[in-house]
Amino acid sequence: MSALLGRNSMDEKKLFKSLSDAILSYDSAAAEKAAKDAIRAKVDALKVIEKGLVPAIGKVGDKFEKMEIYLPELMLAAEAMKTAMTLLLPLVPKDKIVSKATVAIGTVQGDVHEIGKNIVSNMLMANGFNVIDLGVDVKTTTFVEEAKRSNAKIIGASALMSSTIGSQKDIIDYLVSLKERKKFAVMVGGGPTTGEWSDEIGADGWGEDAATTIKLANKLAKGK
Ligand code: B12
Repeated sequence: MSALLGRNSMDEKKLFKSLSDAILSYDSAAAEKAAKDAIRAKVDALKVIEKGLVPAIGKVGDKFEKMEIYLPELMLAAEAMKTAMTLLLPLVPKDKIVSKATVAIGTVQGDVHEIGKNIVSNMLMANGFNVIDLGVDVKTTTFVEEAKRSNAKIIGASALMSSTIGSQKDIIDYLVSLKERKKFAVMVGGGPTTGEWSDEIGADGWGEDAATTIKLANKLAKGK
């Protein structure tokens, strides 16, 4: 079955659906089983994440927004997502070629959303970047200190809430106050951010999703 599944898009669709159903029914055990099925079937881990998991957590978010579900359900869905991601993310192939640049990435202060940041972080690693993942709820000063310590060329700041996106601007303002703005390229991303926001705060670029972020990081690594 496993060899066939890798090639058969119908079966892949079934796998994506079972992952999506697991998230939408807040079922970590089902998410674990579906992720393991996908791994056994040798479906590309990133495809499983992007086609099975990401749309499902988006639907959960929509329901939360419409108040069709409440925080406990949101948390259970996130837990199920994390269970599957923990199994799948290590399988996103790491590029062993010399690092293009070091990226210090984290979720800004006051914000604990990490799913998108983790996807971006793993995609960057898979695309040949050396990634220093600072985690979540990262202080403005920590972003800068860690970027300096690791000799990073790029700082990546994720923010998922309108109440926390201001911290992305704080990072840039802090660099300006240190007269070190030009030392680092700053890229921003996360749900409520936009290209206009990125321009407004003087960031070097905005990543709408993992794919656009890789293109952006490649550009920034070349100093463009
Ligand atoms: C899962 C989730 C949670 C989980 C997080 C679990 C975890 N470990 O991450 C839990 C349950 C903990 C949670 C908590 C809360 N949440 Co919440 N959560 C979500 C949810 C449903 C999904 C977020 C997500 O993971 N999306 C999937 C990822 C893949 O998308 P993404 O993060 O946008 O990332 C992509 C791009 O943006 C980009 N990207 C991301 N980061 C970066 C960084 C860089 C540098 C670049 C270039 C690109 C980039 O690439 C990624 C891959 O494609 C959203 C709703 C939604 N639809 O987004 C609400 C949402 C973000 N949460 C919200 C809220 C309000 C909260 C709480 C305050 C709820 C509460 N009352 O306590 C708390 C906040 C806690 C805190 N202090 O941070 C609101 C925010 C509203 C707003 N605009 O301000 C949302 C939008 C829900 C809603 N509609 O009301 N949440």
